[in-house]
Amino acid sequence: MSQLATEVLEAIHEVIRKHHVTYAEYDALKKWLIQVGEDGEWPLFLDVWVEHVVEDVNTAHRKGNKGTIEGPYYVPDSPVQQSPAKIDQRDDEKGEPLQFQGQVRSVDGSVLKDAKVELWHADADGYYSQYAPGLPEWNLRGTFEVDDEGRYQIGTVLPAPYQIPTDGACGKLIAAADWHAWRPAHLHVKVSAPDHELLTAQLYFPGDPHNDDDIASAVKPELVLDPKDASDGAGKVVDYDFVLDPVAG
Ligand code: MBD
Ligand code: FE
Repeated sequence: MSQLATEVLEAIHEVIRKHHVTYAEYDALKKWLIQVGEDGEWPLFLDVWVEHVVEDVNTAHRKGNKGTIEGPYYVPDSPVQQSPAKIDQRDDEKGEPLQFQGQVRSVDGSVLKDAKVELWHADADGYYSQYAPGLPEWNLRGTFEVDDEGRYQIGTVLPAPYQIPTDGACGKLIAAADWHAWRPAHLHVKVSAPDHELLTAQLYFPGDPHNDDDIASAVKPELVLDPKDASDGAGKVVDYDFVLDPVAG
């Protein structure tokens, strides 16, 4: 703890020296840090600007699929369904239908028939259930058990590109720094299976203008999907397989 805390503080001291930070700037920083807490934006701040490096460091050893950050809007214990299934959604859920499907395997190619795919994502207006008012509790959230061949098939809708909240302290930083607040449209997943490392990932859509400049630095080329038009003409279908690493030892 002493070493980590010392080195974080030294990194801050270094920036102050290098840029001759004034008392006015120091006072503004203090005020802003307090504001992050008052706005309840510490999870948002950390997951947008810090988590991607933690993810990188902790998954570098993996031979299976690349993952990416969890982000601030995961809720555990979403309703469980057996695949194939339709994710919880409103009767009049907006957005183009998306059939999201694939197989879960181990690094050695064996099928993981006890795997689970947790899926959560924003709706067509960019809102997450439980983090925006007026949405049913588990809207566009679910846990899906794969079939005997390790396959999952989930009916959902395409998420919208997402702008992180701009009305709080994080928005103030973005405006002051002249950054933008956008994340590309994405699906969040956690894929688990007995004796395998949990895979946390996000999947993106080709052509999204923010795939190359995600505010959360969480896009990797391996995470961009290849959706096709559904054969029945309604919406898109996308195949994406997950390969999990067995736990060491
Ligand atoms: C999100 O939906 C998200 O996934 C991240 C990482 C940050 C803010 C909002
Ligand atoms: Fe998200």
